[in-house]
Amino acid sequence: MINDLNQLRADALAQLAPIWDDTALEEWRVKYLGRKGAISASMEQLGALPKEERGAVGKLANETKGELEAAYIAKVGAMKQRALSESLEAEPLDVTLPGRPVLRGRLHPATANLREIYRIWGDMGFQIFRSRQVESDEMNFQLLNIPPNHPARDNWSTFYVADTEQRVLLRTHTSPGQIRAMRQLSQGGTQPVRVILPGMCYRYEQISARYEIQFNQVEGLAVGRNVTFADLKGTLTEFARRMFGERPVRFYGDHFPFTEPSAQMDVQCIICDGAGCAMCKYTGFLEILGAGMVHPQVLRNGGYDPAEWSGFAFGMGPERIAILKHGIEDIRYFWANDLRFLEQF
Ligand code: FA5
Repeated sequence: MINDLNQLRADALAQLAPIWDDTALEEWRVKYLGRKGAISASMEQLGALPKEERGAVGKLANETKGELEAAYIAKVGAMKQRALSESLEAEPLDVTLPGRPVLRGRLHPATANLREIYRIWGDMGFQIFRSRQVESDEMNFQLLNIPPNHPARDNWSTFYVADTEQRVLLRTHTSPGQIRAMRQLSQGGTQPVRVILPGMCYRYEQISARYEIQFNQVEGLAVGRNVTFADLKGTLTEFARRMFGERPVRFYGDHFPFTEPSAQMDVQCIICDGAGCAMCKYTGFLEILGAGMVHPQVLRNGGYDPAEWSGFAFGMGPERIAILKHGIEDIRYFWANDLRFLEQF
């Protein structure tokens, strides 16, 4: 019996060696390791042996089984390896080549810039209020002290969408959002408001390096019991410091029908540090926003009593700010979808 087992092992290993295909391997496994295979048959014969031999034969049978199983597993591994090598040789594949770079999207520079502005105002306690892009003439102009035929309308060349009684238009600035924010958030003129109103505006402009027909604005509005011009100056100066770093700012008088008094804020030119260059038209300063104390009539239109409440508002053009920050020569790059421009950010 011991000889039989040794013979069985030698035969099995000899037959396994030249096998390289799955069918033959499976036949081999069934023949030797299967439930009705040679090893099982040997085990079944153990019972018929004299007691003294049973131990030694049983041990050998187990060892043989273990050896054949190990040989089977090794063969499966070797066959997989051979199949891989053959396929690598058949198809010319250089596994040492570096992988193809995956193109990853990124934020559009205008979006990234807007988010930076949101973050700064958020840190300073201003919430974002989303207002609509299609507005009525009443909101965009009349409630902001710009009645029909008022000369100030020339500053906001307008795209009208529908010439109905309401005169529906694409908002020319984010300022109509002031009225909506006050009406929606003030709870009947009893609560303070501190919001920014970002979004697209549209003007019927001659497109140039500084003027687009479509551009973002970020409006700001703070209404409270004792809001003063000093608050306006302090808040906007702090915004400029966080946005542009330590550089001088200056305020001077401007005019908007919906603020009184009105001002413009400039920051020292980022390109020439105030020495004078083409970007700042040799003035050393760049205009970044218009602002002012909310006109009493506008407060009233928003539902507040101007005898008790006051507020400041401002409006900035984030694309203009990005132009200043990154030294971009032309605003048209923002919406031209030219990857050579976009990939620089
Ligand atoms: C206004 O639109 C006022 N509503 C701003 C304001 C708000 C004043 C609240 C007072 C209180 P202005 O027309 O200057 O103002 O526009 C504000 C900013 O929008 C400009 O400084 C500029 O950065 C940007 N802007 C205006 N027109 C264009 C345009 N055609 N292309 C790109 N940016 C523009």
